[in-house]
Amino acid sequence: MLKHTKISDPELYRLVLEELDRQENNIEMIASESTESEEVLELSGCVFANKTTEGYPGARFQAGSQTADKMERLGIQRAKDLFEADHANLQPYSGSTANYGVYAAVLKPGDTVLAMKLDHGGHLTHGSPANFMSKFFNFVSYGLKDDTELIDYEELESLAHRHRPKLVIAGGSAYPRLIDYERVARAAHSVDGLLMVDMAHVAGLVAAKVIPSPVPHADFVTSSTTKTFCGPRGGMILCKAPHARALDRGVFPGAISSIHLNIMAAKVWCLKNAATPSFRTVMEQVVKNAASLAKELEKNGFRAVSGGTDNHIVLLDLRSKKITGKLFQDALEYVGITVNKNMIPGDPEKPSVTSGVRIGTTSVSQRGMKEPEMRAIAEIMNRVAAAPEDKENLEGCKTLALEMTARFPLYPQ
Ligand code: DSN
Repeated sequence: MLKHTKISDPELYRLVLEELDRQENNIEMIASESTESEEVLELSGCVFANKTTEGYPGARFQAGSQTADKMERLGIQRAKDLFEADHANLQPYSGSTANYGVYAAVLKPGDTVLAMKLDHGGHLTHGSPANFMSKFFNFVSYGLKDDTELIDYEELESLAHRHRPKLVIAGGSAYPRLIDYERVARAAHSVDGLLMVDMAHVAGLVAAKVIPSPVPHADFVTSSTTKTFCGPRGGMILCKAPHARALDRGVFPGAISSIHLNIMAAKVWCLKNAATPSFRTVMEQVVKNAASLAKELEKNGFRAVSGGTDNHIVLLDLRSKKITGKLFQDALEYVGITVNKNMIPGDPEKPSVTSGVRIGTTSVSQRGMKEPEMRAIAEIMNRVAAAPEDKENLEGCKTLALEMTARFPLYPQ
């Protein structure tokens, strides 16, 4: 690995090894993470990185783009086949950039957008005041029902009728349940709005047909290509045929300039890989593991927001354990389990503290962990929550976590 860097920059080389060691010896449970295959790592560093190209296949702004054209066309076809979409754009640099591409395609400054609140599971780019998009568009937000902690579809419908948004957004980064895309599409279309589904977190589950697809219902579907899709750090967008031209113009020149062709190559590989039975098996296990983890945590006195999960995310409300998200995250990090503190609906704590943590099961499932390991992880988490500042307790938990990672190597070859 990195045989040239090892010689020319040993200091940096050691940092990469240190990070590999951290990943290998920790139970990685950040819900937006996955482990990139060796092919994805290879392709992310391939010679396509040398090539500058802008525009679309057959209509480039730079010479020498013929091979890039072939590669992009191959990827677009694979994306269309995999997701049964009319059109695909693989140029966005990330899920956020994919969202900006759609905004550039269909919105004018001042237009109204209806999206889910960030602290109810939405995303920063869906109208958070902290994100610069909020300066240009009039974001109105819907949330979850207090009792069920599921999307409040009645509120969404009534806000759609009152505000007549140009764009309705479904999907987010901390919603552990399925979304009724058909119902949200009806609400958007009933007021002549468009539906954009941000499936960044669940794209791998959708590709493997483990959960329902938003593609039949949404005008646009945006995604990152990491997270459950298990690909490189990039983005992609699918859309219905009538929006194809506007979308492509929204992405380039609307939101980005030259393409990261090396990352696109890695996406193209993933679009083939995601159609394989082995990918589907992993995605099935991701969902089984999340359900099992939620159940085991609840047996240990934790409370899962919404009472469980249908995807790869378990969002824990830690108030029953009388600890904050920050304290739990830090204590788990010490023992070798990596999660992130996360706001829960109606969270009384600040975003830097929070009352919850978000846990994801993609990486552990890729490593081969199954239900018995989820039970063991839940038990370690319970021990940590019981005494998060007791070093002796944490050392004991660390030994258990290390024993587990040793049995499931990150890169077996
Ligand atoms: N949106 C952030 C997350 O879900 O963790 C980063 O992708």
